[in-house]
Amino acid sequence: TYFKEQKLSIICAPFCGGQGKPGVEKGPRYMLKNGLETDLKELGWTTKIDEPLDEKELLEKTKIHDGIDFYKNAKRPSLVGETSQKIYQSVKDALAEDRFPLTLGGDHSIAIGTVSAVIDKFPDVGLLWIDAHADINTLESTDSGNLHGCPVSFLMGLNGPENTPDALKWCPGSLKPSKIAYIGLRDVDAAEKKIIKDMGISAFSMYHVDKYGINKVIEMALEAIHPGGGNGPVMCSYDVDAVDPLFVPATGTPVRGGLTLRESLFLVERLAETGNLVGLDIVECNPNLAVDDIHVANTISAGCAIARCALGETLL
Ligand code: B3U
Ligand code: MN
Ligand code: MN
Repeated sequence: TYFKEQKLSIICAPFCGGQGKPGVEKGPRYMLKNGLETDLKELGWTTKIDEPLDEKELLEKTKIHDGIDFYKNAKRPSLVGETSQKIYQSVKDALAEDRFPLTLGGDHSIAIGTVSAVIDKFPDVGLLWIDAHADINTLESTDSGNLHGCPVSFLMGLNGPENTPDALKWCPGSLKPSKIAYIGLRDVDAAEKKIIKDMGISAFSMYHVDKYGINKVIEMALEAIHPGGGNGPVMCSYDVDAVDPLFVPATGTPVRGGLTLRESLFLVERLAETGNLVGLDIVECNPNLAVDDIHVANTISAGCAIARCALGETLL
């Protein structure tokens, strides 16, 4: 393990400006209300909660930025840049204190901050991006203009300095294609497929999960980011829409045919088993999109279970 003591920071990232559906900013609050901090303490972690963002103020700002904060087709680049930089600083602070950074979203644009901070501390880190979507659209390729569909392109520096909004220029953009592996993909835009192919990024879609089984896919993904045995630091950015909407219905862009609840938990249990996990994001829980209370409970409890399993719950 990369952490001397069993300490962690729970970093709350209640941000919804990387997409268009309000409610996703409620993720951190709902997960904490579900008892996540107590549960992690019971696993032996010394916890600290970091709230670098003001949820209410940010929600107001998001509305104000609507329709005025634009960069080409991309929506609210200034707000996304400014917010993800705050999250970047929080993750850096956690790592500087030798604390495991667990970041609760919010939409997936906040991973521009989390992953950048983890790379600063562990330059050879491999990134596992668990998602139904590839989130690698560039400012050129995005159709929706939603920046939660673009974080990987910023992490990799694909937009180029001259084409990066000012508020996102802080992002080092140094992530190498060989250091990324996707698991769970099933809704990828044509332009994204081309980028993934051209850059040779490892991508394990649901097809591969069915073909090889989840354990083999995880091992292939680890080998891809750390050739020669799959050992080395791993950051996991977990979009809950990777999980099938039967189990996680309350999310902004559900896609059927996803990971079963057990596959989605096994994935992080397997990462915990390696002892190489150095950071985790759990993003895109949106309680507003639930049809009933059972939908909220299922979604939030799945998000919390991902965190607990990643942090050792099921290791005996
Ligand atoms: N690729 C599409 C759809 C999408 C990406 N991420 C989510 N949805 N959650 C886009 O908007 O870039
Ligand atoms: Mn997604
Ligand atoms: Mn995502």
